[in-house]
Amino acid sequence: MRDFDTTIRETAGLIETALDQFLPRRSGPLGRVVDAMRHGALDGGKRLRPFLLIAAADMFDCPRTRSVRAGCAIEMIHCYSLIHDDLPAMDDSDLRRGRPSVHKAFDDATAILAGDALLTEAFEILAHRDTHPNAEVRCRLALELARGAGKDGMVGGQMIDIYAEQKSFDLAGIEELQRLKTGALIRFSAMAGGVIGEGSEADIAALTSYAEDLGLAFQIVDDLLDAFGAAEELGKPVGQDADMDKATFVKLLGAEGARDQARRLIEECKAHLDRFGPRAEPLKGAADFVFNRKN
Ligand code: GRG
Repeated sequence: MRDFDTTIRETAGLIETALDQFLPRRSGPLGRVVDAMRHGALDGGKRLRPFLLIAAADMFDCPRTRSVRAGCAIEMIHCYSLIHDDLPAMDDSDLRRGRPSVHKAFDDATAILAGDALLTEAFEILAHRDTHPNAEVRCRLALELARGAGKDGMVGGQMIDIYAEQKSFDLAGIEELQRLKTGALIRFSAMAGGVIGEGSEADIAALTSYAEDLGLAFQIVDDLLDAFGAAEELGKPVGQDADMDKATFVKLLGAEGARDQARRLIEECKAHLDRFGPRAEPLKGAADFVFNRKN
């Protein structure tokens, strides 16, 4: 099999080109919000969520013209969440992907609007006929993305993260929070690959189970990187969880326990893909990539 880093970089290149085309520069005041959207969305990130979507869709021979569009939609939602998360009212972070965060490069109001516009554009892309000729498929993608991104998904998780008294969270509480905050978009990504590829319901369920375990492992690794990673490699500050005395997987399980749990989840998530045989190798590679990532 090809080196996984090459494979994910190749997909990231497709997403970069397509995002660039979705966000052409404009002049005047409108140009400012587009520049901010481009700052938040282009030239950065692992593009893991689009990779999961495209790799899952590839298993059903879905044309890349379709899956790359849906991949851009999920990446736009992810980038909007990072832009808003970095705002002073939330995480107040000056650095993202090794560069000034959007509100630092522009201003708070522009960052809010850029995030809003990316969120909205994601649904415009999914609703467009070029994403899939079957309107039922387009509707299902939009429905699942709305569920994953909204109050019953990422936004809900962010709300719990900001306002819950985290110090008293036990393992189940942290899992529930992260299932929403980080897991919901990862879950959508792999599942949407099955939907856009018109896989069977059993195929879509297997992809969903894969992504649920993967999302949890992703967050455990994120906690480990915040505790033990290097800011230069991560492109963002580290040690924030401990500074805020947040309940994390590392705090509750210890470093070794957290790593063991992530390893177990990675094995479990790969097992959900057995029904797909060798076609699932890229998604299995993504699971190892998540476990071994340094940023
Ligand atoms: C503001 C509605 C709203 C939600 C924010 C996802 C999120 C919710 C905030 C991000 C905070 C954070 C760092 C969470 C940890 C998991 C995570 C989403 C990490 C960043 O994702 P990566 O590693 O980033 O895929 P890249 O830069 O590679 O795209």
